[in-house]
Amino acid sequence: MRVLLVHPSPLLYSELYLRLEPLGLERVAAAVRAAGHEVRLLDLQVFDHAEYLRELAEWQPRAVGFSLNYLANVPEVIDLAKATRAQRPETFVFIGGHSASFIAAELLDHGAGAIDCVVRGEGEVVAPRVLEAIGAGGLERLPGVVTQRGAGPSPTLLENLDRHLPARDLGRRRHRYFLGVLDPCASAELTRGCPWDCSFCSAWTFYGRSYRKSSPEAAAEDLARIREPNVFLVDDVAFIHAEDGFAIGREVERRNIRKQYYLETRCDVLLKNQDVFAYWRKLGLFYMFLGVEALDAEALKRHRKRVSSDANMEALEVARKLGLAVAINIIADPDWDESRFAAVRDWALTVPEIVHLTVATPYPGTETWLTETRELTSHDYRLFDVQHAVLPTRLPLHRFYEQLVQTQAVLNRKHLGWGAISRYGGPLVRALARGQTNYLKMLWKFSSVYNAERQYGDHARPVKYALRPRRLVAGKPTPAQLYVHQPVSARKASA
Ligand code: B12
Ligand code: SF4
Repeated sequence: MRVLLVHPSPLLYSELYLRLEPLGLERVAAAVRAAGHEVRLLDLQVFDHAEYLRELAEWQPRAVGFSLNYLANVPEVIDLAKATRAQRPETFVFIGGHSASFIAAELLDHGAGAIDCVVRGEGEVVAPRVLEAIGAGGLERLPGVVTQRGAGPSPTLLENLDRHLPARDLGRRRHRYFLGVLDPCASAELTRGCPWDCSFCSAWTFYGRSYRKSSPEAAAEDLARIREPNVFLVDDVAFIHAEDGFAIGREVERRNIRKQYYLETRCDVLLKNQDVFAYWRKLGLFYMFLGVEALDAEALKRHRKRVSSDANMEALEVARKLGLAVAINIIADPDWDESRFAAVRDWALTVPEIVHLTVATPYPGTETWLTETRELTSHDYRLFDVQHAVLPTRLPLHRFYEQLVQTQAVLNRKHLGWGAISRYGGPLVRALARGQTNYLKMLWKFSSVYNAERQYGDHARPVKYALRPRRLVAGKPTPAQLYVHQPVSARKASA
């Protein structure tokens, strides 16, 4: 059967720093293709809606699957599902992905009959079974599947990450994917899941706190298939176990795979496993993102980061010694006043790292969604992108955005505009020599993307689809309230 898999448009953040291939959807595509279907993939980060509707009319897929990792994309995906139903009523429409997994029932409600099912959890195992059930029945009994007629049992984890390597060959306009100066840039996954439990994050609740790894051979084979010279390793926390990082690295070295890498990890993991990061530095590790999140002990505790401020600073020192470009994230609380923003600005100007600010946001799937007692000021999905404030701000809202943008602007001076040219002149010239202009185009775009007027104005847009109001829990949330993949089965798969 013909199956079209679609990734929605980029969000605010991606307009500036990066645009990356839809790796999860490529894995689902590989599984669906292995089951004998004809598959196409359309990424609306690099195609537009008119092109989608044209593909629908001309190729006439029997099924369309949307990927919904980001809550802010919900209205777009609902409208696309409705447009699909209107244009081709006989086409089966399904939605999967990270955010969709936490709000399956409300998506079906918004869809008002345009969505046949929502698939919770990992897609590789169940997507082919969903397609098999079209016309044959039994959809509502499949693991992870939610329909208007009922829902199946909890989703099952993929037992072996080596299966279904991403179908990158289905991607079109791949030259549009980049990550800052790593232009063009592909993505790859070496491990999946995270054993920690930070209160603001939904990576652990999605995977039931499990952690799985690819074999060194499969990981290296996947990297070897990548044509781009740069690779974003999407693992939630890279190199948690040094021996796994070494094993994959040795295979990469044996096969003489030369790439530049970007990865994300925790400060305590970097401190504990310095050797493996140093080894990967030799293999091409260029750029690292460290989740620092807060500068003070109280906020680190609130985020349940399980790492001290001193350890964070020590990790920055280690990363500097390794000669890596480092970006870090700090979570701005809507309760911040001018002095808190000023303190972050002052600190950030004293360190060489690129400092990003995101806004504390309770998401469905995070523990804070169930426990944060401050009332939400908006239920507009589009504002849940960690760049808008959806909790009450201490400063007047406009003033809050002015402070946020002013702080981001100061921090960005280091790596956008002329600051970037002096820092990354070499890689920029190499990207231009390959005909890649994504990075160059973003260098002077900051004020059109991060703009207090624009962010403030976003709150006044009419709301077509609103998040279902949450129900707070008293005390500790139960596993059933938190997880998509339930921890027991997840632990078995990890083992
Ligand atoms: C890589 C990544 C990115 C990449 C995105 C690459 C891309 N084009 O998708 C970048 C760096 C660009 C990014 C940016 C942001 N991200 Co991000 N990101 C991740 C991360 C770490 C891994 C995602 C990934 O590739 N996983 C590996 C693949 C294989 O898994 P997957 O995509 O989930 O796909 C599987 C399933 O979801 C499912 N599936 C997916 N699609 C479909 C479709 C169908 C039809 C089916 C059946 C199944 C299915 O099957 C797949 C295979 O098992 C996740 C954390 C996480 N662990 O999920 C956060 C995460 C998704 N990001 C998050 C956030 C907040 C953001 C930003 C908003 C952050 C910001 N600072 O502004 C931006 C917005 C980006 C945008 N859309 O424009 C949040 C999402 C919160 C939410 N509920 O909306 C997450 C969960 C992190 C967190 N700490 O909570 N991100
Ligand atoms: S923030 Fe990082 S370490 Fe914490 S739970 Fe999420 S992925 Fe794991």
